[in-house]
Amino acid sequence: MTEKKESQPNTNEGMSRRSVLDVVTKTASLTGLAMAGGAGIATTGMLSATPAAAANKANVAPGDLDEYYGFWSGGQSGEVRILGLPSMRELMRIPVFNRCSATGWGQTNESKRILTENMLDTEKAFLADKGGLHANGDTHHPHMSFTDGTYDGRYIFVNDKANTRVARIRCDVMKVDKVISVPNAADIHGLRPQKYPRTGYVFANGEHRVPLPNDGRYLDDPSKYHAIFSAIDGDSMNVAWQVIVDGNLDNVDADYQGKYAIASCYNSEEGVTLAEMTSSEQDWAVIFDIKAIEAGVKAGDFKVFDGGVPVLDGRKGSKYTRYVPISNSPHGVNAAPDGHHIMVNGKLSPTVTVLDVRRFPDLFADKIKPRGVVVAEPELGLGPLHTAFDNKGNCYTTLFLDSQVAKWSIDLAIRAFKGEKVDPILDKVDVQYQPGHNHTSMGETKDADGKWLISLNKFSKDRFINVGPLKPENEQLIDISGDKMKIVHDGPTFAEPHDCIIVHRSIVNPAKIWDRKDTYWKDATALAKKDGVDLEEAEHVIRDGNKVRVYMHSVAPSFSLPSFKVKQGDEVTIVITNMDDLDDLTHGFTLANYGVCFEIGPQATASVTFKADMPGVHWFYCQWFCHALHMEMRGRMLVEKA
Ligand code: K7E
Ligand code: CUA
Repeated sequence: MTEKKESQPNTNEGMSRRSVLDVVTKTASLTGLAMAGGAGIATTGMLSATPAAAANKANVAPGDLDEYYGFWSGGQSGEVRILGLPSMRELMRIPVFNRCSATGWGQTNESKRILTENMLDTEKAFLADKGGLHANGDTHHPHMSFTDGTYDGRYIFVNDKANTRVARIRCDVMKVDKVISVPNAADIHGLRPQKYPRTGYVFANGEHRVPLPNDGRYLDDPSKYHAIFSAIDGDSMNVAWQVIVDGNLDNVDADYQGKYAIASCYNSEEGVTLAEMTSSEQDWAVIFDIKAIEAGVKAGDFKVFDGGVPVLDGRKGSKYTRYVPISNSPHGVNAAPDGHHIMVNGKLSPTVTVLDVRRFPDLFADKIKPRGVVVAEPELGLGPLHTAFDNKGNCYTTLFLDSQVAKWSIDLAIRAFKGEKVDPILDKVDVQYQPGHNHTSMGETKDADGKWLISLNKFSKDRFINVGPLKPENEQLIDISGDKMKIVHDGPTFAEPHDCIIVHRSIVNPAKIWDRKDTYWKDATALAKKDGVDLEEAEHVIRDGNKVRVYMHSVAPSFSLPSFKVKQGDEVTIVITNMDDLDDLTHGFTLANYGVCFEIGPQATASVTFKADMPGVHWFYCQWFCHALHMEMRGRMLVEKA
C-alpha cells in the first residue's frame, strides 16, 4: 500500500484525467444546488464565479497526495497541526505546549525533559507544587527555518503567548525538541525567523510591558514598564540578546537582507488600561538594526537582568532602533517576496503602510525623517490585520471588520502615494467571517508561487451545522491563480489557529521511522547503559533500592515482558523500545488505572516514571492499533502490598 502511494504522481498532469470528469459532475451538482438553495447562498459570494472549475482544483481524490504541507498553529489548544493542501485534510497534530493523552506528551520522561530543561528558576519554583509543568499554552505563529530567503525544511518555530515560551519542532520527525522560556519579556506574541542568510535568529516579541525587573516591587510606576524584543539563536535555542523598546510589541518580520527586523507597536501612550492605550492617533513600527545591536553586545553596551541575557536599551533616541510613526495600533508585519517592501497593517486604521528597506540605511544615518521610509499607504477597508503575497507583485490583506480579503498591487499603491490617480485595489472577496491571519502558498519566502491563499476566519456562524454555543472557526481556501479570487473550500477548525504557513511538499522530508541512533531518548539510553541493559533486547526488571526500572521491547503483537512485579511505594520507570521497523507501525503503552499512556514510534524508545502507590494487578496494553492481535498485546504489573 505504501508502495502504491509513493508512486502516485503529484503533478497537475497526474490529476488531469480525473479533473475532466470532476468538472462535469461538479458543475451539474452545484447548478442544482444554486437553484434549490436560493438567494441566501448567493449573497456569500461563493457562487459568484465559476465554483465548479475552482472547486475541482482543490479536490484531492482519495489516495492522491497533497502538493503542500500546511503548518497550523493550534492557538489556545497549545499545539501545532499539519494539514495537507489544497485538500485541507488534517494530517497530524504535534503537541507542543499542551499535554497529549494519545502520545504522552507532558508525561513521558523524554517530553518532560524537553519541557522543563530550559525553564527559568522562578518558573520552576512556581510550578513545583503544580506537577512541574504548565497546563496550557497559546500558539500563534508557526514559522519554518529559512536558508537564503526560503524555507529549508529543518525546523518549525512557534511561540507560546500564554507562558512566554518559544518551541522548536524538528521537521524530520515532527516532534518538539526544544522549549525555552524567555526571561525578562512578558507573553511572547510576534515571532519570525531570520530569512537571510539563514535562521539564524528567531525574533520574538514580548507583547506586554512589565516592570523590569518584575519581582513584585512595581505596579503603578510606568517608567519601570518595558516591552522586550528578543533574538533567539535558532540553532542553540539560547536567547542571544534582548532590546528594550517603547510601547507594546505586537508582530514582527525580518527583511530579506539579514540586516533588519521590523516590529509593530501599539500603545505608544504606554498606558495600562484600554482607554489609556488607544488615546493616541499615532503608534509606530520599530526597526531594529541587527548589526548595530550585535556590535553593541560586543562592546558591552547592555545590562543583565534575568537569565544572563544581554539587554540593550533600544528606546527612542537609541542607535539600535528607529521609530516610524504609523496610524493607531498597527498589527501584522509582512515582508514582501520582492525583498524590498514591508507591510505594516493598520488594524484600527483602514490603511496598510508600506516601508522600503532600501531607505533604512539613510534612516539610521539620520539623512531622512522616519516617515521617509514610507513609500505607500493604500486605504483598503476596515480592520486590515495581515497581508500575504503572490509572485506577481500583489498583496492580499485581511479586513477583519469588513469580513473581506482585499487584493492590491504594490506598484499601483506606490504610484498612488506619489499622486497618480490609480486605484491599487484589484479585487475583493467576502470571507465568512472576520478574518485574522491569512497566508499564501510559499508566500513568506522569495519563492511565493501565487497559487493558494488561506483566510483564517475567527467566526463560522452559519457556515456549518450547529454544534452548540462554541462553534468552530472557518478557514477558507482561496484560489488566487487568476485575476479574481475564488473561494474553493470551507474548513472548520478548533480554537484557534491564529496563523499558518503553506510549504511546498518538496521541502519537507520527514523520516518514516526513527533512527535508533537518535538522541531523543538519550536519558533512557544512559540509564540502560548504567543498568547493563541492551534496549533492543530488553526484558529486564532492575531494582535499585525503592527504584525499579522495567525494560521491555515490543514487536507486534507482544511486549517482551508478559508481567513484572514491583512493591507498593516503588518509583517505577518503564522503558520500552519498539523494535518494529515498518512504516506506520506505532505501538502504545497504557497502564490501566495509573494514568500512564504514551506512543512508541517504530524504532523509538520511550519511557515514563511514576509511583506504584496502588496495589494489585494492573493490566498494561498497547493502545495503538498495530496488528490483528493488537487486543492481545498486553501484560500485567503486580504491585505487591507494602
Ligand atoms: Cu493577528 Cu496573534 Cu498573529 Cu491573531 S495575531 S489574528
Ligand atoms: Cu501494539 Cu497495538
